[in-house]
Amino acid sequence: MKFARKRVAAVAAAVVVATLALAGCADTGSSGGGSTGGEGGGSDNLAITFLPKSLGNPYFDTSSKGGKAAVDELGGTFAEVGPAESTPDAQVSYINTATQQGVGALVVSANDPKAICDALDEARDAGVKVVTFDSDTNPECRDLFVNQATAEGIAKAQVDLIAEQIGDAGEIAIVSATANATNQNAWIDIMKELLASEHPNIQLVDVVYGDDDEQVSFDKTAALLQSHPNLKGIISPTTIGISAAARYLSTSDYKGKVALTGLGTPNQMREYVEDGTVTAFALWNPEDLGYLAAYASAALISGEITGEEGDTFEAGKLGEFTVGEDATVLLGDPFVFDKENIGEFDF
Ligand code: RAM
Repeated sequence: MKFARKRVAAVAAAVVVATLALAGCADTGSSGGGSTGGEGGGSDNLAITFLPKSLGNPYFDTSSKGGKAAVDELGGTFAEVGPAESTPDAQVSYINTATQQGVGALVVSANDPKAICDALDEARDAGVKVVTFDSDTNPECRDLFVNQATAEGIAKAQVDLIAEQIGDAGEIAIVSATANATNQNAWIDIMKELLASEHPNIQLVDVVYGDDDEQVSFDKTAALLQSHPNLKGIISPTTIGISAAARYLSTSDYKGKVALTGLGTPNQMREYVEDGTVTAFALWNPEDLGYLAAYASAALISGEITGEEGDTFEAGKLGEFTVGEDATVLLGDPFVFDKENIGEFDF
């Protein structure tokens, strides 16, 4: 395994700290925004609204927990809003509402790199700081992108895992999220390059889209296995996709024969690691990602940073971060979960 025990301990400790910090915080602030002060552009307007790709995804529940913990520490007002389905059109109305409310910052995981840009431009014109996290827009549409790990690192972790699990040879396919998701598409492009350059005996035969919907992902996995009888492995770079694919595999004849890896949350994947459907998968800590995005938003609101390369800010328990190229802040490295370590995590 490529990820050191030290990192396991660090992540486990962070999870424990975050869990303790969250104890007693029953209000998730997810009631839809409420009153936010109407002061877009004010340097002390700490009304920070999170807009994930969609609601009801445990990954975003966890990133919002981290965001709320940070906003509470900062003495601001946290809100989480979002659509039921991961579509750009559905995100636009929430962006417009946040603009009308005059929030200090909007923290968005984008369902499309371009489609929400007009709405985000209007928000920024009204003085709202726009931070993308998890899934970026085009750089000109936001003030800052808080990235979970480099796209190269995320792609390589998944390619290494599938190569190891199928003996570096045979047909594989990808069960992705939505077709326009900036993050998954960036990772898939790099995975294709890595497969071509470093794994000549692996053939990527199909990429299908489960739309970050459990049932669609489940059905697409079933169809994929029907149409590719020689499939040896599946990569699903989405927490919804991988858990749905695992649910399908776990009760099928393919269990233990077709490998499955990708990006998943330990809580959603635990039963499939324990029953032998999945041996290893990767992710980062979504709680830390939301926490960092909230601190970055506050630093933009106060004017401590503008998004210039080299700007630095403190992100509470996570320490100091520096803004890199293209107004991007990096959380850290992806992390691999397997039978040995999955018991140490609870998210
Ligand atoms: C899903 C979403 C999210 C992605 C994770 C890995 O929850 O698509 O954007 O980062 O999977």
